[in-house]
Amino acid sequence: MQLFHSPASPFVRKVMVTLHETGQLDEVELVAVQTTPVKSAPEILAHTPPGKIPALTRPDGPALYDSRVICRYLDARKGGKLYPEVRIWDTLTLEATADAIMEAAVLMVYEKRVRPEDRQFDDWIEAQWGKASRALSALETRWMSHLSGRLDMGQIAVACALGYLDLRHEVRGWRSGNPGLAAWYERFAERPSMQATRPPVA
Ligand SMILES: N[C@@H](CCC(=O)N[C@@H](CS)C(=O)NCC(=O)O)C(=O)O
Repeated sequence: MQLFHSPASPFVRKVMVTLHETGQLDEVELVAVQTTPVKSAPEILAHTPPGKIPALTRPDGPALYDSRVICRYLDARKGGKLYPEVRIWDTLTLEATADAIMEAAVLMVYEKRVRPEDRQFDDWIEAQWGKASRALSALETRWMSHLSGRLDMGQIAVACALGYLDLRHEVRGWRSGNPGLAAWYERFAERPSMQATRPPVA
């Protein structure tokens, strides 16, 4: 299998942590790509029409895309422990909450890095941060007991989202007002799978 990859992408990191946690690293070749909303990497378009990463080629069908699909596929190959049936809807909703933080955070970066300066829209950037902030508050107030339970994909996604906020939006200070989440992340970030997938600072 080939994984179209960039080390700074939080969506790719979800897949990488899943590969570590399920013991499948050796089965995937990483293919580095650079892709943006206005300049899709041409080599991935045959595999993923949206031109986004991650995308995963596989032996038993067309390439998979969207981190949620890829992570579920990889986990299913190894018995489905990261998406436990007994709490599947909670796990999926937690993953969606983390993905919403990532989406908002990535769009904020694109607005500054990809859009020409004279067309950047500060209110839009703040609205994206509003979405991330609300999701962080929901994690702090409603999800701590799930986060503290047995490892699942919701937890992995939240950790990747928080890691990305540290990488690109440290100045926003997500820990302030979210002390329980901050303490949880400090512990979770020590997992070997998280340490091995730390994004490069750039
Ligand atoms: N929902 C997708 C989002 C993936 C995504 O937005 N990836 C970014 C990199 S972090 C990307 O490929 N952006 C290029 C684009 O928007 O065209 C997923 O979960 O995989």
